[in-house]
Amino acid sequence: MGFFDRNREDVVKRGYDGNRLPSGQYLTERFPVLHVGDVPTYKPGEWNLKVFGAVNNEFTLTFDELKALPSTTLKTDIHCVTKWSKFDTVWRGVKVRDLFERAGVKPEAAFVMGHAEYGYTANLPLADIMRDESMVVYEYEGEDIEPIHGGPVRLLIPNLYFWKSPKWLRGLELRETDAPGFWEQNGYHMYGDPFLEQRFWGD
Ligand SMILES: Nc1nc2c(c(=O)[nH]1)N[C@H]1C(S)=C(S)[C@@H](COP(=O)(O)O)O[C@H]1N2
Ligand SMILES: [Mo]
Repeated sequence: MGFFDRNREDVVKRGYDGNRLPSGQYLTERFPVLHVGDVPTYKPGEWNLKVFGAVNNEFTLTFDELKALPSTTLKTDIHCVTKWSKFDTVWRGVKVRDLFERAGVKPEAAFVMGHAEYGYTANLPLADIMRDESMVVYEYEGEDIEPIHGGPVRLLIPNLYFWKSPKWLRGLELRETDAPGFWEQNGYHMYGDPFLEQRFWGD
């Protein structure tokens, strides 16, 4: 039996539904830190988030404005393309769909580019970011998100590999056409469904 089969068996032994672990993944209790470049630091009031592109009303939110919006808590599994998965992570934030309703998405918009500090980007179909569990999050396990994990605010798109969830999120750009983001330009899959093992171009 290979490493990943053993791992799935271990998941079942620990009382989880084995189907929650996508093939080629192993379960970790730790929370690995993964990013390119430096961790940004923000002075109070410095961080903001811009919703722009193919919308009727572009707007920019401060951290306080974001936190004043109706929020939801989500418990979800996350899957990194480097093969670790983590179950039952708990996040609090605002549904992206609510932000987009306020912006008034133009009918021709079909894709979103998530923009993070220092130019990291991730492209997403609009349909995925409109899902119930797609959120702009500012709390992890009941605390402010640590800077190393993307605090003050990151995107969370749990149905796709975790590279599609930019840390230090600064912009959501509505687009008519798709374009590769940072990792997608480097060979990662344009969509990235962990349950279909869409890791790289051609998967
Ligand atoms: N801004 C930014 N966001 C990013 C990344 C990055 O390099 N820069 N890496 C992505 C990848 S590949 C993963 S697996 C997750 C890791 O998040 P974590 O460090 O909180 O585990 O962040 C994603 N978001
Ligand atoms: Mo990743």
